[in-house]
Amino acid sequence: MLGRLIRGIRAGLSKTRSAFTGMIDLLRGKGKVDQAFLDELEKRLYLADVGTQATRTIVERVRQAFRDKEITGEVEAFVKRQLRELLSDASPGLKYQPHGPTVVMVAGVNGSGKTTSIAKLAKAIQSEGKKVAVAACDTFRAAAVEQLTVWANRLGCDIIKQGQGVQPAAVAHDACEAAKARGYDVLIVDTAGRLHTQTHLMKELEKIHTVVGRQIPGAPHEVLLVLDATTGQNAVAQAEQFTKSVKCTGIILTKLDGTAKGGAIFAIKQKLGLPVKFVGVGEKLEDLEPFDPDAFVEALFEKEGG
Ligand SMILES: Nc1nc2c(ncn2[C@@H]2O[C@H](COP(=O)(O)OP(=O)(O)OP(=O)(O)O)[C@@H](O)[C@H]2O)c(=O)[nH]1
Ligand SMILES: [Mg+2]
Repeated sequence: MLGRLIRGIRAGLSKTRSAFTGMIDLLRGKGKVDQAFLDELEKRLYLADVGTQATRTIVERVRQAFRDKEITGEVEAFVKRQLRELLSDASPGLKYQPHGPTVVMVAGVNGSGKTTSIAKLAKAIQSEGKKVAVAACDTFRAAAVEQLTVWANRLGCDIIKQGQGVQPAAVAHDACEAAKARGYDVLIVDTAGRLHTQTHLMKELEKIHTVVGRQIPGAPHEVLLVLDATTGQNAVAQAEQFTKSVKCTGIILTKLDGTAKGGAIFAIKQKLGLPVKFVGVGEKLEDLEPFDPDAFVEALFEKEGG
């Protein structure tokens, strides 16, 4: 299981891994865990975008455990364990409702990868033998509805849509009705990433949230925030904005394949306490993985070709 996941994210993480290379060299080098080593470790973690807070925590723990000891494999194992623990309560995958449709709302700034991730997620859900439909609640742009329609056709799943400019909450309402009537197991709701103002965007999300909850008790059961990993620490700031408006249940971190900033996953987890549920590692339908902290950290510490 672990092996398969490591292979799966290995390619997607190659850029982030290169940001960790300096740290691995340091940990696999010779010498003592002295102040110079700790300073260098701090710098390396910071450069790998692990984030200030997470970096400080790890360096402090290494100091306490290994001060003045020789650098051995134990130090590396310890650092890895610290990194894993920072991510440990990650709850991968979706929590399905035992009865009735599970509603998954997807939010995030424009271009973060919402619509693509929805298509990937729908495919993964289908492959579990579940009946899935998508709701085109990004009515801000006509192209957004078209894009989701293309994916739905490719996947052979239902799509609930209306024209451009229709109230997103109205589409969400219809989608919930359809979900109940047609017995979908999962309904995934696409939302706009760009409206006239940030306030408008957040209000729109709140409206969709409310309407969905009125139609189906407890819905939306998952609110997934899509963050673009290439934006690094900026993704953390975005998440803080969104979580003020809608209660998010988890994160989809996209474009891990295109960035050396995948280390930001540690900062996101520490700052927001939100689990990273899925990671996007490419543009194809199969390029979405349930997030596995053990496999992720293992993959970071693998040397190229090793
Ligand atoms: N390399 C890579 N590209 C991705 C990934 N996820 C999405 N993309 C690309 O990012 C671009 C934007 O993706 P969309 O899914 O349209 O983003 P969105 O959040 O729906 O955008 P808006 O609807 O404009 O708010 C597309 O070119 C996708 O192919 C990923 O995991 N890796
Ligand atoms: Mg979109």
